[in-house]
Amino acid sequence: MADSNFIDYVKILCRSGKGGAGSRHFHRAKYVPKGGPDGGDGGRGGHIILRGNRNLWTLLHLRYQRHVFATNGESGGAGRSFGRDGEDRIIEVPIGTTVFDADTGEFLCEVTEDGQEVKLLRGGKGGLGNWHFATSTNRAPRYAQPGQPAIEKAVVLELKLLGDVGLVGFPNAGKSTLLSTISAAKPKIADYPFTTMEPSLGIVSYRDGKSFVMADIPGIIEGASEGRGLGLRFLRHIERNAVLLFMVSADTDSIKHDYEVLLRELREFNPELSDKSRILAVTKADMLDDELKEELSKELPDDLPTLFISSVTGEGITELKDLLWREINSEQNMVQTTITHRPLDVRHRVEEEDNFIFEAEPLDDDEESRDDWSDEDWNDEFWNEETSVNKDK
Ligand SMILES: Nc1nc2c(ncn2[C@@H]2O[C@H](COP(=O)(O)OP(=O)(O)OP(=O)(O)O)[C@@H](O)[C@H]2O)c(=O)[nH]1
Ligand SMILES: [Mg+2]
Repeated sequence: MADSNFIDYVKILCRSGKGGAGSRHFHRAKYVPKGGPDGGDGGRGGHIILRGNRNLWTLLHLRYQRHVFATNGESGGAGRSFGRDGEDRIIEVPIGTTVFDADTGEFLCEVTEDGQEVKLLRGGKGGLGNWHFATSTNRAPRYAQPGQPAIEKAVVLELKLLGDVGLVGFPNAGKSTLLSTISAAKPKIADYPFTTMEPSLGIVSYRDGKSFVMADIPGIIEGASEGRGLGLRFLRHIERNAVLLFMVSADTDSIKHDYEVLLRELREFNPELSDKSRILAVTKADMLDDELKEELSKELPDDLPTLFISSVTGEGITELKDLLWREINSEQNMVQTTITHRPLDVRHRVEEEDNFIFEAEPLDDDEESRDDWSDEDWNDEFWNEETSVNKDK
């Protein structure tokens, strides 16, 4: 997988910008004694925002961009001038990207639509300049607010492809062959296991110009949940599918047993996968005669629709498409296409303006108490070259 272009997992360190400090400047001009405080406000730090982009198919573009840092807000200046805001950083992601906290594993959000923006980290607010704090009793406040701090967060982005039908089967079951016969996708096909190393999507055209999307994923073997074969990591690409098409080759010892193993592995990965609508296709039916088919039919599992198909002769393919189309469009399945993302079921989907997933601590409002700070305290806390104080006052 190392040199593959199908990147569906990246970890990035994000940091929003610090808010700029408010200025503690005093107006000074010839013949203007006691010009008064005129320090401006600091600028806001840059936000970190995720944006869905339907032209992206993988997270490859983020593979070598492990840090995304927004810039800091600038400090306020003399004459009540505002500091410049920091620059926001927008991370473009493919549709179907889910975001987790890299440290806790908590699910944070998902991006499911083109152009959808999810605000991840809020940039620190800028501090207020000293002129805000002038009162009748303290006309020369020597303090201004500092900017809010930046927020740093490591996040994991995981891509979960969006499809209508997901193919589930052991290696060599004929999954890729089916996809290649009913869609324009050209997945690699061969008679050895694990030909398919990465998921691919194909658009299957149905009657009257209608179509649906089918996802071919690498084969699953018994023990995949413990990491055998390619493991189960690709199963997340069928988590959002409305229907799962189980594919078992006709030449297996027991179709029912194979089906049960597949189902068990799926449950191990995410129990909700077994709530999805399922169809079982017995593949390579061209190798069977009618007598054999009749015999096999008796042993098929009876808790789901089953049919015999052959990608070589086209047997059962039309019926399969009809069945899939019905299932995809059944109301019950439309509701079920949403699935809980492990490990948390809390959705922090952010849709309102200025609603960030991570926010800086609010500025403390104990400015009054700072009246008795010594100059040294102020210097320690806030002093920087862009703010200045008229020390004669
Ligand atoms: N006779 C017959 N052979 C088939 C049929 N479908 C697929 N095959 C053969 O089965 C073998 C495996 O097919 P693939 O489509 O690569 O199987 P897969 O399920 O994608 O396998 P992995 O990618 O390894 O998980 C190939 O040699 C195909 O030619 C079919 O309907 N009839
Ligand atoms: Mg394949």
